[in-house]
Amino acid sequence: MEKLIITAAICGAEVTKEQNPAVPYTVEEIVREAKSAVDAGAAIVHLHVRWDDGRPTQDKGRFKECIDAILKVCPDVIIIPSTGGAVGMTAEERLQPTELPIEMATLDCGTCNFGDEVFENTMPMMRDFGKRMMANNIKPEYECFEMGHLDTILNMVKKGQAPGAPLHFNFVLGVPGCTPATVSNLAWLVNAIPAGSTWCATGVGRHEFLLAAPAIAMGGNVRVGFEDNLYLEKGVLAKSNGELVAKVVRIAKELGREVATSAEAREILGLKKK
Ligand code: KMH
Ligand code: ZN
Repeated sequence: MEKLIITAAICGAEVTKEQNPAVPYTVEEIVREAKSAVDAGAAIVHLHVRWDDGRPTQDKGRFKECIDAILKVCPDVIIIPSTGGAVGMTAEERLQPTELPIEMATLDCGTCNFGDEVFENTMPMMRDFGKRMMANNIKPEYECFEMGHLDTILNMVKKGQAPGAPLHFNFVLGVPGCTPATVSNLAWLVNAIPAGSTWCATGVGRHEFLLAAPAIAMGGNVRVGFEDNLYLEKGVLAKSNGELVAKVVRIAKELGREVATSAEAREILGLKKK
């Protein structure tokens, strides 16, 4: 089995300090959380950014400031900026980080419920996102929240509307209103991806570690972090993203799976060496 790539989704767009005081808003807090995750074993940071008061933003300047500051203390880490942003943002707003010199970015693969809201990703929007990433040589992390999202993106790739092989998927399961975080749903998705693809599993809320363990055993990769879950265990808030990553490292160790460095992750994902 390949080494395990751990992604830390350190911030997200929806969680707040009221829910967990360690949720980062400022550049300094974002750097602190990225470093805690990398020190614990994360090879990738999935990045959303906020204004100092906590409002989510896709502002290009704010992304640049955060990326530069993270790379100062974690020079090797792979950063995957979000193009999902927050529910209700326009496509143009969401695409701003793709104007920066980045290796990867998320590409969300379809419209879905998102709790009480709707996370809009229409076909024309996704074609624009695919076109931008092809033009700017950015490898997408294809985010699938629903089973049908996989079929949608595979068709787009087939038509040359989004970057092709080697493909990398993130199966985000357990968002309220979307595909539930079950092992059988994960297995169905993994069995449907083209040979040579890589994949990551993200279990939302209390499913975070329940999905991480089977993903590790299946040879996939894992995402954890405040974006998806704020608790280390039932009733115990995580003090940092590093604590969540460290728990995955412990599970992996018990299962005999080694953890990849960022350089090893670059090789596994087919990215250029840094
Ligand atoms: N904040 C969610 C509505 C992504 O990063 O690409 C979307 C999201 C996906 O987080
Ligand atoms: Zn995200």
